[in-house]
Amino acid sequence: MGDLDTRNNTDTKPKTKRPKLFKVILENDDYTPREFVMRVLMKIFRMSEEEAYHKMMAAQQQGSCVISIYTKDIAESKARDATDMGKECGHPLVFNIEPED
Ligand code: TYC
Repeated sequence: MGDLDTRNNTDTKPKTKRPKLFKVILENDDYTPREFVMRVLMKIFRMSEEEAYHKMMAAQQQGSCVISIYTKDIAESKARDATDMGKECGHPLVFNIEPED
Protein backbone atom coordinates (compact mmCIF):
# COMPACT_ATOMS: atom_id res chain seq x y z
CA MET A 1 0.00 0.00 0.00
CA GLY A 2 1.29 3.50 -0.84
CA ASP A 3 4.06 2.18 -3.06
CA LEU A 4 3.94 3.43 -6.65
CA ASP A 5 4.28 0.61 -9.19
CA THR A 6 6.85 1.93 -11.68
CA ARG A 7 7.46 -1.38 -13.49
CA ASN A 8 5.53 -0.33 -16.61
CA ASN A 9 6.78 3.26 -16.74
CA THR A 10 9.71 2.67 -19.09
CA ASP A 11 7.91 4.13 -22.12
CA THR A 12 6.72 7.40 -20.56
CA LYS A 13 7.67 10.49 -22.59
CA PRO A 14 8.36 13.95 -21.19
CA LYS A 15 5.27 16.15 -21.61
CA THR A 16 7.21 19.26 -22.59
CA LYS A 17 9.78 19.50 -25.39
CA ARG A 18 12.82 21.68 -24.91
CA PRO A 19 12.43 24.86 -27.06
CA LYS A 20 14.70 25.25 -30.08
CA LEU A 21 17.52 27.72 -29.45
CA PHE A 22 18.94 30.44 -31.72
CA LYS A 23 22.33 32.16 -31.82
CA VAL A 24 22.47 35.94 -32.15
CA ILE A 25 25.40 36.79 -34.43
CA LEU A 26 27.20 40.12 -34.70
CA GLU A 27 28.44 40.83 -38.26
CA ASN A 28 31.52 42.95 -38.90
CA ASP A 29 31.34 45.95 -41.24
CA ASP A 30 33.80 48.63 -42.30
CA TYR A 31 31.92 51.68 -41.06
CA THR A 32 30.29 51.33 -37.63
CA PRO A 33 32.59 52.83 -34.98
CA ARG A 34 33.98 50.29 -32.50
CA GLU A 35 32.71 52.31 -29.53
CA PHE A 36 29.19 52.27 -30.96
CA VAL A 37 29.25 48.45 -31.36
CA MET A 38 30.31 48.20 -27.71
CA ARG A 39 27.51 50.54 -26.62
CA VAL A 40 24.92 48.33 -28.38
CA LEU A 41 26.35 45.16 -26.81
CA MET A 42 26.28 46.73 -23.33
CA LYS A 43 22.74 48.12 -23.71
CA ILE A 44 20.89 45.32 -25.51
CA PHE A 45 22.90 42.30 -24.34
CA ARG A 46 23.76 43.60 -20.86
CA MET A 47 27.49 43.04 -21.30
CA SER A 48 30.26 44.60 -19.24
CA GLU A 49 32.60 46.98 -21.10
CA GLU A 50 35.32 44.32 -21.12
CA GLU A 51 33.03 41.60 -22.48
CA ALA A 52 31.68 43.99 -25.15
CA TYR A 53 35.22 44.90 -26.21
CA HIS A 54 36.20 41.23 -26.64
CA LYS A 55 33.06 40.34 -28.63
CA MET A 56 33.43 43.43 -30.85
CA MET A 57 37.10 42.59 -31.55
CA ALA A 58 36.23 38.93 -32.28
CA ALA A 59 33.61 40.03 -34.86
CA GLN A 60 36.10 42.47 -36.40
CA GLN A 61 38.87 39.85 -36.68
CA GLN A 62 36.76 36.82 -37.69
CA GLY A 63 34.00 38.56 -39.70
CA SER A 64 31.27 37.59 -37.23
CA CYS A 65 30.87 36.45 -33.65
CA VAL A 66 28.20 34.61 -31.63
CA ILE A 67 26.93 36.99 -28.99
CA SER A 68 24.53 34.75 -27.10
CA ILE A 69 21.93 32.00 -27.40
CA TYR A 70 18.22 32.44 -26.72
CA THR A 71 14.79 31.04 -27.52
CA LYS A 72 13.48 32.19 -30.92
CA ASP A 73 11.34 35.12 -29.73
CA ILE A 74 14.08 36.60 -27.57
CA ALA A 75 16.81 36.08 -30.20
CA GLU A 76 14.63 37.80 -32.85
CA SER A 77 13.75 40.72 -30.64
CA LYS A 78 17.34 41.31 -29.39
CA ALA A 79 18.75 41.08 -32.96
CA ARG A 80 16.06 43.52 -34.20
CA ASP A 81 16.56 46.01 -31.36
CA ALA A 82 20.35 45.93 -31.75
CA THR A 83 20.19 46.36 -35.56
CA ASP A 84 17.62 49.17 -35.17
CA MET A 85 19.86 50.97 -32.67
CA GLY A 86 22.53 51.13 -35.41
CA LYS A 87 20.04 52.22 -38.10
CA GLU A 88 18.72 55.05 -35.92
CA CYS A 89 22.25 56.44 -35.76
CA GLY A 90 22.98 55.85 -39.47
CA HIS A 91 25.28 52.83 -38.99
CA PRO A 92 25.12 49.65 -41.13
CA LEU A 93 25.54 47.40 -38.06
CA VAL A 94 23.78 44.03 -38.47
CA PHE A 95 22.85 41.29 -36.00
CA ASN A 96 21.50 38.03 -37.49
CA ILE A 97 20.08 34.90 -35.93
CA GLU A 98 20.85 31.24 -36.75
CA PRO A 99 19.43 28.03 -35.33
CA GLU A 100 21.68 26.37 -32.77
CA ASP A 101 22.62 22.79 -33.84
N1 TYC B 1 35.12 47.18 -38.28
C1 TYC B 1 34.57 48.36 -37.64
C2 TYC B 1 35.57 49.48 -37.74
O1 TYC B 1 36.72 49.24 -38.02
C3 TYC B 1 34.20 48.09 -36.16
C4 TYC B 1 33.24 46.98 -36.04
C5 TYC B 1 33.57 45.88 -35.24
C6 TYC B 1 32.01 47.01 -36.70
C7 TYC B 1 32.68 44.81 -35.13
C8 TYC B 1 31.11 45.94 -36.58
O2 TYC B 1 30.62 43.81 -35.67
C9 TYC B 1 31.47 44.85 -35.79
N2 TYC B 1 35.14 50.69 -37.50
